[in-house]
Amino acid sequence: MKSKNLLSTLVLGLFALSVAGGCSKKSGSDETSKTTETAPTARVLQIHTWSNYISPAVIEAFEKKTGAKVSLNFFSSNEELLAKLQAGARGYDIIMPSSYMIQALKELNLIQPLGSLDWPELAKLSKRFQNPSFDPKHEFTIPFAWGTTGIAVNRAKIKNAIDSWDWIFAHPELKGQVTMLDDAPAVVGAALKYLGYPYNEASPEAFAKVKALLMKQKKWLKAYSAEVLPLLESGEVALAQAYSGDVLQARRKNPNIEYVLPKEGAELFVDTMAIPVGAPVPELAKEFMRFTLQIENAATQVKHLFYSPVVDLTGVAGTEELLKNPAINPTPELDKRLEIMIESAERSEAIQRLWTELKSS
Ligand code: N2P
Repeated sequence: MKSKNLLSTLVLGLFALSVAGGCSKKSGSDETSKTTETAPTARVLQIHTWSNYISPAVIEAFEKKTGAKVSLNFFSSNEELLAKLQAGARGYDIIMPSSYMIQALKELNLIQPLGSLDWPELAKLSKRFQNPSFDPKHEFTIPFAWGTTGIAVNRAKIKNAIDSWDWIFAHPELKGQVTMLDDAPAVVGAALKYLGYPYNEASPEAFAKVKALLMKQKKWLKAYSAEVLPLLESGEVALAQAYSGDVLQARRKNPNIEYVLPKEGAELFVDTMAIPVGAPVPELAKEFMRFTLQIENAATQVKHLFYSPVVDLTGVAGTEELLKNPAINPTPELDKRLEIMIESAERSEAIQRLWTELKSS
């Protein structure tokens, strides 16, 4: 593993960037911050998460069960989350890092051990999350959801068959109609796949090619955007790099939106829940984690937000059709095209260098 110094330098640099870029925001319209009516004695659970990621119905049920209040605020990339914590942000009880970020959070002593958990719910985790390589004994994390990062296609604007990243990277005639995520590893990873490399490729040669491609693409791109959902709902873009669940959510308001996993391959991400050091109510945080694993709540999650569940929902009423949707449960054929990002401090540093150069060009 890499030295802490390198990682610290990296994340501090990033914090400056994310603040300058205005990436963080308070509650969006899909989720409500509910601290205003809190009685002085009510416990408040502060969750720092991705937008459009926790069902309001699950939050309400948790509040009802515990009498606590949940307050949500959002980050738009793992790097932004890490940078905030590294720069001293405190007060969160739960954060939701992707699997590749857990090692760094542990090394930097930013998350705390969960202690021994005797939850029967853990037995309900799907096989791949029972002993996941990123935290085999659930010492620091509980899996929350997973999904893929592919292409949202707006059929009202584009009729062609879209099956490749080529449409995202090599169609300058779509000037001003294409967005990429404001998520450095996701953008670099997609470019690597388009260029025929593995998602986790780290060679300087590959990175030089990625940089050239992204610099060229930036000239005609509409934006790097963390808030893809409103862009898709309003139909103002033709194509967008997007997370699977967000695309399916957008379809509720705009049925012209489709989700494509490009033939070159894409990322499969796994997001987890962890408790930062200094969390005000860690026991309540654990209660919430356990609550999300309960079948009824996991089912509510997938029904509302379309991210793939970490628990086995086979046979659970109302989820059958959803679980057949390849955008939620990729077929074995699609699965072969997917790769999970692997933790590497050197590679993360190279990605951030490239990202800074790209953003400031
Ligand atoms: C939901 C974000 C999905 C998380 N809007 C990607 N890791």
